[in-house]
Amino acid sequence: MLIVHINGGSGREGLEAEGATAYSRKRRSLPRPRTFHDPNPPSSGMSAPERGALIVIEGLDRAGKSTQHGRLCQNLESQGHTVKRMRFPGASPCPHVYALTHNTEDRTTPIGKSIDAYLKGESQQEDHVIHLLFSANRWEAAASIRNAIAEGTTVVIDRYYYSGIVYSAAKGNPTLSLEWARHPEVGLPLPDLCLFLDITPEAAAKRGGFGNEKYETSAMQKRVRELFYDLVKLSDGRGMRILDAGRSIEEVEKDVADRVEEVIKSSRMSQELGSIPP
Ligand code: T5A
Repeated sequence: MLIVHINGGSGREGLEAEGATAYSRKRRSLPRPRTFHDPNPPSSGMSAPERGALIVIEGLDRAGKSTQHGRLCQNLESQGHTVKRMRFPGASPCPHVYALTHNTEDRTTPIGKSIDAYLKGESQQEDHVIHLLFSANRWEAAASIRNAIAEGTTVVIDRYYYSGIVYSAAKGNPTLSLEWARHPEVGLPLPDLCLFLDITPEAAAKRGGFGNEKYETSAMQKRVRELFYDLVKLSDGRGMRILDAGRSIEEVEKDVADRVEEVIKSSRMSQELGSIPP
């Protein structure tokens, strides 16, 4: 099993995740961005209708996910793409970035509120129960993701089921393995690309605000990072790219933009959005 490491815009990729390069091998020309108000929609002749892409940004706490999520969405919009911004868990605040954005998912569902209280230490939950709540929080949004994609909207999500699996499994509960944690996620919309912003727990801890929530301890973050790497070895690793998030915001932004462009140009966009396989 091989892993992708993307370095500083050099284009050099040390190793590759199994299947990950399939997206970039079969390219086609960049589809014309489509909006709901497009006066000249693509012809419905031979080619399949264009759909939006499903892009996920993942990583440890404080890896810079929200920063890159905001920048990516703005970049895509400036290129004419219609973008839906989402994040999971749906009820946690991200004021420094989200105050400036729009079209985020509703964070006031009862499930989202329960998760928020748990993460802030205001309530206790049994490990399996909180895991299933995180998953239910994604299932609440599954139909809206599929609908948006089908309408040609690109959906960009800050954390998704990858976090769901690894954070629960990282607790070390003997009856909550990576495999067990994955089951409730089967059938959710399958991302076209997952960008894992990789950073050491030590570097993440130096960034502002670390340590405020339940999982922000160095032992937990270390285990989470190991499990993210384990995920790459499963079928989930096929759409996953690992980016060095220890660099400047601008350097990471460039890599993110390049990887996303690759996927949007790829033949994958002419196929239906998939589902997370068993
Ligand atoms: N969780 C989540 C589960 O257990 N199960 C699940 O199913 C899901 C979905 C909350 C917790 O929930 C867990 C995982 C989490 O522990 P969250 O609200 O997304 O998840 O929490 P965080 O990951 O901690 O989100 P943050 O917003 O705090 O971190 P980000 O988004 O990774 O980082 P960001 O962009 O806010 O940046 C953090 C700081 O670093 C700076 C920023 O300016 C900011 O100050 N920064 C950089 N500094 C230097 N260089 C760079 N390249 C930088 N990029 C950002």
